[in-house]
Amino acid sequence: MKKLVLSVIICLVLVSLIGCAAPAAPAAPEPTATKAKKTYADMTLCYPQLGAESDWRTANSASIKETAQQLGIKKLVFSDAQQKPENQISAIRSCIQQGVDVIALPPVVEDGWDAVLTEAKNAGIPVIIVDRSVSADPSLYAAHIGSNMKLEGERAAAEMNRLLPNGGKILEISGTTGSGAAVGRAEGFRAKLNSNIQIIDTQTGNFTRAEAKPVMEAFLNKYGTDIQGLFIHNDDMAIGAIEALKAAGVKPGDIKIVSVDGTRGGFQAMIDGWIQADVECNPLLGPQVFELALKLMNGEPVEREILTNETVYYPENAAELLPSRKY
Ligand code: GZL
Repeated sequence: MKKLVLSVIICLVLVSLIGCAAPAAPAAPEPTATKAKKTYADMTLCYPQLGAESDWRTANSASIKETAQQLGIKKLVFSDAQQKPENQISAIRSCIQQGVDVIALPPVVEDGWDAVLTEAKNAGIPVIIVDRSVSADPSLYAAHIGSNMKLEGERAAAEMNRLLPNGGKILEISGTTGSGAAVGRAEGFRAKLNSNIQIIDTQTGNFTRAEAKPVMEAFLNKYGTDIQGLFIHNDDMAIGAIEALKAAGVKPGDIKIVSVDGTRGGFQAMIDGWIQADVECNPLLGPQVFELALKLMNGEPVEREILTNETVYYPENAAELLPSRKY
C-alpha cells in the first residue's frame, strides 16, 4: 500500500515537472507591420502633354504644374509633344525607363496607343487618360478623367437650333483630326442639329488660331457671306476665324457663332458680339489627376470614368463673369 502511495506521489511530481517543462507556447507572431501608405512626397508622375496649341491647353498645363507644386510631389516629368503622337509615345517610353509611379496621358488623337500602354502595363506603371479619349483596350489604363465631348457637341447643336429657328446654312471648323474632342463634338452636334440647318462644309483648324484663320478665308472665298452660322470646336479657332470675318467686312452677329471651351478669349468675343454661345470645356484637371494618381499608388479602387461637370456660357453675363474666369 505504501509503495502504491509513493508511486502515485512520484507520478504526480513527474507530471508537474513535465507540465512546467512543457515547451512554451509559440510566441505570438509579431504583428506584421502595416505597409506605410504612399504620400504625395513619394510620387513621381509623368505628364506627356500633347502640345501648347490653345489657351485651353496652356491652362491645362498650368493646372498640372501648379497642383504638383502645391501638393509637394517628389517629381513631375512634364513634356510638350507639339501635337505629334510620336513625340508623346517617345515621352511615355522615357517615363517607363525612369520608372515613374504613374503616367497621366492627355492623348492628342484617339488611336495608336495600344503598344505603348501595354509597355507601361508590363512595367507595372498605371496610366490615367486625361482630357481626350483613346480607342485602346480599357484594360490598358486605370481610368479616364475629362469631358464628355459628345455632350459638348449636343449642347452646341441645341444653341445653334435656338439661334437659327428658321434654319439655314452653316459651316464647321473642327479640332485636330482624329482627336477625341473633335470626333465627339462633331458626332454630338450632328446628332442633335435640327433638319432645317445644313452643314454645307467642314474643315479642321487643328485647334489653333493660326490654322483656323485661312480656313475661314477659304470658306468666305468659296461661299461668300451668305452663311447663317458657324460651329467652331474651340475658342482659339473662333478668334482666328473672327479675324478673317472682320477682314471681309462681316459685322458681329451677322453670322451666329457657337464655340467651345469658355476661355477668356471666348468670353471677350461674346462681349464683342461675335460669339453667341460658348460651351464650357474645363481644363483645370490637376487636382483630380493627382488625387487619382495617389489612390493608384496605394492600390486603392478608383472610378473608371470621371467626367467634369460643364455648362454653356452666354453674352448676357459674359462681362460680369470675365473677371472671375481662371482660364
Ligand atoms: C478638349 C481639349 C481641346 C480644347 C482645345 O478637352 O482637348 O484641346 O477644346 C484644346 O482648346 O486645344
